[in-house]
Amino acid sequence: MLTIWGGATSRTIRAHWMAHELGLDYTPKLIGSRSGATQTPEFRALNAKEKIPVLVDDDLVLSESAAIVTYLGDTYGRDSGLVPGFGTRDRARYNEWLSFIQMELDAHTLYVIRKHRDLAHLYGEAPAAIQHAIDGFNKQINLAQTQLLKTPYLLGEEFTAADLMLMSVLDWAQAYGIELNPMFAPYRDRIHQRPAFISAAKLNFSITPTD
Ligand SMILES: N[C@@H](CCC(=O)N[C@@H](CS)C(=O)NCC(=O)O)C(=O)O
Repeated sequence: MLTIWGGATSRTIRAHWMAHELGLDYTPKLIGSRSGATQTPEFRALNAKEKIPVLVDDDLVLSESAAIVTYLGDTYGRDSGLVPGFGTRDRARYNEWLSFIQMELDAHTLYVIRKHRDLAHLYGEAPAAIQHAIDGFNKQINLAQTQLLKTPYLLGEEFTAADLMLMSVLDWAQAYGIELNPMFAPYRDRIHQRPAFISAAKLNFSITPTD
């Protein structure tokens, strides 16, 4: 029995979207961040970090959206092509993209904007940090741009979970008013039409963000 905890954020949609891509039957527990729901004894017993998303698969409890997406692909989607097989060069490149997206496009840039703009009441005002974060995002996103000028998707001809992860930050950046290069438009339009994206987004954003 699979359960995915969390909703309404750019990180939680990754877990739901991957489960929808794989057609998995699971129970969504749509708790929001900063709603108090990540601090209940029940949730803390699952994830003492008090963060969403969290996947529960029987006795396995997994946090970190990139780890969840990859675990679901490895475990339930061996033939789906969404996560390249172990020990392949495609897997090495997949790992590279996921680390890059999580660190350079999420934690070091978009999340800095979130902390010091949307959540400035908690983390403090830091206009210089926000500007550096916007500049950093615009610089680092060029790598994805360069790749997508060569191939339709990050790893080549087919959509993979690396694209799912990239899309989550592209949509997040757009929501933050960062102007994306128009070359991303056909890529994003194509992926936004995937039925799994549409159903996962509908579910993920069916609760209102707390902030
Ligand atoms: N690196 C983690 C980040 C998880 C994270 O920071 N989640 C935020 C929401 S997007 C959260 O749970 N915040 C909880 C809270 O502050 O109450 C991931 O990608 O899963």
